[in-house]
Amino acid sequence: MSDSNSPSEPLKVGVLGYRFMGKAHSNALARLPMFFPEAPDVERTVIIGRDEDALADAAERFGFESTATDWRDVIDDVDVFYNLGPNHLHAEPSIAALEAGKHVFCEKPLAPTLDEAEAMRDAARDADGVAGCAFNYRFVPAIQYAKGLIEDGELGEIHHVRGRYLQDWLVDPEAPWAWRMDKDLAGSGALGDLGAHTVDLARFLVGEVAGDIERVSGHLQTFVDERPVPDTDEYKPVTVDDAYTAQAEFENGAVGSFEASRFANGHKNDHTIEIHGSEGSLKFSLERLNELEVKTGDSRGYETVLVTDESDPYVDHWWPPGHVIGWEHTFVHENYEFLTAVAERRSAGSRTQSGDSNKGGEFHPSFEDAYEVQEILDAIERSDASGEWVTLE
Ligand code: SOE
Repeated sequence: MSDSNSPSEPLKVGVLGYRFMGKAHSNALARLPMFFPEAPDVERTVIIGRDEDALADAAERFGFESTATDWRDVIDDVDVFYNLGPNHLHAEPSIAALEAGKHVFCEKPLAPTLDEAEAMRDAARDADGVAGCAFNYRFVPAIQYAKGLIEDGELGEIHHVRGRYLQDWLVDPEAPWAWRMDKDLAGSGALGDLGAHTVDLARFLVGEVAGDIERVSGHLQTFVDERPVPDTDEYKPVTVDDAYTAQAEFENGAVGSFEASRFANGHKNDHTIEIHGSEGSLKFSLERLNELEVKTGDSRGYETVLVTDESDPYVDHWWPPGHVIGWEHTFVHENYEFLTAVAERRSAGSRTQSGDSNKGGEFHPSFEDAYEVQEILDAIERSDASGEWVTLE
């Protein structure tokens, strides 16, 4: 049994999932001691999955001490549980881990359904552990710089928030079927996988000044209804959206327009956010993540700001100004913040009975934040089904 209350011991981490996200987070854990020496000590204790050979290979390459094929067998051996599995595996193991007093870091979207997301949020409210959702794009230095500009009033009153997340990996109708195309396993398609990032970033960037999203209108579309199952002659139905578009209204009257697609021919991982206010505007593109385009004051157009100065968020941990960072660094930053919150919570002892975390150890995006994103995704789906605008509670 791991001693999760001993601040001097390294944090024992168990990771469920060894594919794309397993690799991204394991890389982050390995980088932390070198680039963020003040981060808590971490032991990569166990990596969890179904395929024993693939697990053994992952454990060796990603630096884990052991493997397990059932999370239930090892949950007591760790202090922190990373849930990086497919969306349908988010709720049960995360809730069990929180109930066992563990800290939980879960990939996005929080869950396939709003009900499961609510159960996860409630478990987090009742738990002593930190519960974080891995919306990694919050941890791009240029995004945090943009948030600072908006909250300092440089853009004035916010009128427009525009977010697009474009990929093209399904444009070929014979592209293979995968769990991400199944409603029971994924919850939704482009909406949950990509739109969740956009909605989270929109709330993160303008939430303080424009308020919450109050109502939405959405449209979901599936272009190819069935796809070949790899290594068989079978086709399986696609039961999620390939693309969505949505309009949103913020509390202050700002207008949001969001879209994502897996059919945007020529776009690989193209996430852009544009914000226009009474005093200025800004544009961010993930494909140029070290830059922010900003128009403020009397300037007649946008200026490209290279967000790689030592004073920019996280940059002093890496390279001198102008020596750009990449997508994988966002995982290092979020792991640093999450594990620091865990270590603080551990030193402070558990939360007070009211759930008031006045003893430190807060991490955002929390399960609460991720639940609020999920409410908006759910409202977009309900709007598509009804053909009406949906008001958020
Ligand atoms: C696949 O569409 C995917 O890997 C998403 O699941 C990630 O969240 C996004 O960052 C990149 O695209």
